Amino acid sequence: MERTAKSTKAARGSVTCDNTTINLLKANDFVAENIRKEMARRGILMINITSSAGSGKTTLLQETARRIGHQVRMKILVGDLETERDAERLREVGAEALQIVTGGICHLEAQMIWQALETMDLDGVDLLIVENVGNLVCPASFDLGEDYRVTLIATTEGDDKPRKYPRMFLTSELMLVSKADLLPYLPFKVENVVADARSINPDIEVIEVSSLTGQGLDAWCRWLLDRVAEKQHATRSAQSEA
Ligand SMILES: Nc1nc2c(ncn2[C@@H]2O[C@H](COP(=O)(O)OP(=O)(O)O)[C@@H](O)[C@H]2O)c(=O)[nH]1
Ligand SMILES: [Mg+2]
Repeated sequence: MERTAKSTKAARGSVTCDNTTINLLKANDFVAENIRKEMARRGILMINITSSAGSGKTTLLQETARRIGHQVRMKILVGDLETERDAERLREVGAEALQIVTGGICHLEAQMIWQALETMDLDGVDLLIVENVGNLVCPASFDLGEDYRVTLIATTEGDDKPRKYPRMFLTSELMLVSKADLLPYLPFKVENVVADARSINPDIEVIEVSSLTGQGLDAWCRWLLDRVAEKQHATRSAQSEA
């Protein structure tokens, strides 16, 4: 996992665009690194959830909050071009959620996260989840300072997406195949998606999930809780060495 985390983070930083883009990403990475340091100091696990629009991110986070909201103190930042709708949906199930309205920007940037964090009380928080803007392209290039990037691919969007949008899968540690309940009705081959994703990123982990039936949600929540524990352990070890 350590090797995967390092290699995917390295991939997040490498871009070959014009100078303006490179400079913008350098500024983003500077802020992202500060967020990473702050989260390491506080022992907060930070997850960046990405996918196309409508793949089931908010529904998954509602189910996640229902299942583990009493075990870990979790906060959610949710990015959308317009409206507070997703944050409201998350608050309806008791989650502490803050909306970032990007006003037309197709991804979240580290500076937006930093500004949101400045308004939040992070004392006692174990887990910070960021629901990125629905888009498999732009969010791939912006490191937010997260520990792990998790990408959903829904059975309804076709099994060719890893090959079409390789950067997102290259920079993710976990791929969730969502809406697995619809597999019997769709020409979607999980084995094709897994093979394509692993041809891009051999270390990517995969869990099939359905927020409707609950399939895979125990495995997803266990994945999260294990990493929360690892993060807290790492922070305690660093503090005792200091
Ligand atoms: N069949 C099925 N539908 C789902 C599932 N998860 C979400 N949906 C539906 O997919 C649509 C988009 O979900 P949403 O969570 O808003 O996606 P987001 O845009 O990625 O946050 C909604 O109509 C959900 O009810 C699932 O596991 N199975
Ligand atoms: Mg959403």
